[in-house]
Amino acid sequence: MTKKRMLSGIKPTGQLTLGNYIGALSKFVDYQDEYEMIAFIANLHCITNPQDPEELHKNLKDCVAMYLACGLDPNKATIFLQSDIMEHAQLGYIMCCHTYMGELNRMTQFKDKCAKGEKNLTGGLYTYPSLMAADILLYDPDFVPVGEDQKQHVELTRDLANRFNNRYKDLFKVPTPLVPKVGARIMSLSDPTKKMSKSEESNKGCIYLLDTPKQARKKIMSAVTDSLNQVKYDPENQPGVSNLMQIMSSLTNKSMEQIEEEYAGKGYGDFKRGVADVVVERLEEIQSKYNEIINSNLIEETLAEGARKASSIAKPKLQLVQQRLGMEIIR
Ligand code: ATP
Ligand code: LTN
Repeated sequence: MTKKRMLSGIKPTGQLTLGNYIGALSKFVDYQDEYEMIAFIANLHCITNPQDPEELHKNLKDCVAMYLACGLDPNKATIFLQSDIMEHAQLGYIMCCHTYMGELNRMTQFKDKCAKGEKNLTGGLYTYPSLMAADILLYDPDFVPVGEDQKQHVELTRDLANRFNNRYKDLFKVPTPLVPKVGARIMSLSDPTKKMSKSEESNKGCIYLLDTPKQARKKIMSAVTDSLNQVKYDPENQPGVSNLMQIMSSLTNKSMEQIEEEYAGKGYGDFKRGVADVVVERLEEIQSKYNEIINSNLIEETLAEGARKASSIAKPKLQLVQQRLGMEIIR
């Protein structure tokens, strides 16, 4: 039986975080045996905001190394750099021509940036959901594993797939977003009402996968909690504690009830130490693999092979789309 296909990408505009790991990357690893996994580095999406070229280059390499260090196996998964496959930009343009401005205006990520009064937002940022739809539809995946913040973009992708299927006869598989039940939105440790984000100004609330054990432990021990002094899963009234519980549960597979039982009658100090132990253990595992990989040829080898495999799917797909749209003369 052929395996179902799964596809996702990460936009490494900074160092990857524990949120990226729990919400997305660790899922890619879990799924790579059961599904045909395609995981790419979304570097076209990175440049929707101004980037320092040297820093961007480092982040891209780091991201591939992190994919591998977290357990993605290049012999099982297809791992590639988005801009190595020209078809993304070409289909992205075609998608853009089929996306209504009203749809783009409704995307919360863009609306939030406008509401914050951010200046000099680019056309690339505005049309980014159309490019993301192309990233996905080019490969006809069955599922797209993402964190909560990306669900709306996958919903738009579904709408676009249906629009094309109606206008040009069946062209695309309509993909389903896969958002984890626990850990789809890890919150900042310093402000549990905000998403843990690599682009956060102060990095006190964000654990980076390359933080030293000491840094990570310090951030967890000073995480904002509450004065109720009970380890209870109640995101509404105890967002800080519930966020730490989500982190622990995602990394250990323990249920919220098990964690509540384990820490019944104990203080937040004990609980935070428990969370820190689990996080540090995972970071150390990842970092020891990362250190082996970062200076090896594995990154280039993985991307070259990944681009070859991705291209063999993307090329004929784009050709089919252009034919159906009546755009081609010579094949
Ligand atoms: P930023 O953190 O700068 O806002 P972004 O996270 O949303 O960037 P990516 O790094 O490309 O962008 O996200 C990669 C994947 O990680 C996406 O599937 C996203 O939903 C998921 N993700 C990002 N932050 C979190 C978080 N705090 N909790 C859970 N999943 C997350
Ligand atoms: N928009 C995503 C990154 C991304 C993606 C994709 C995820 C770009 N293309 C296709 C899944 C499928 C983000 O910012 N996290």
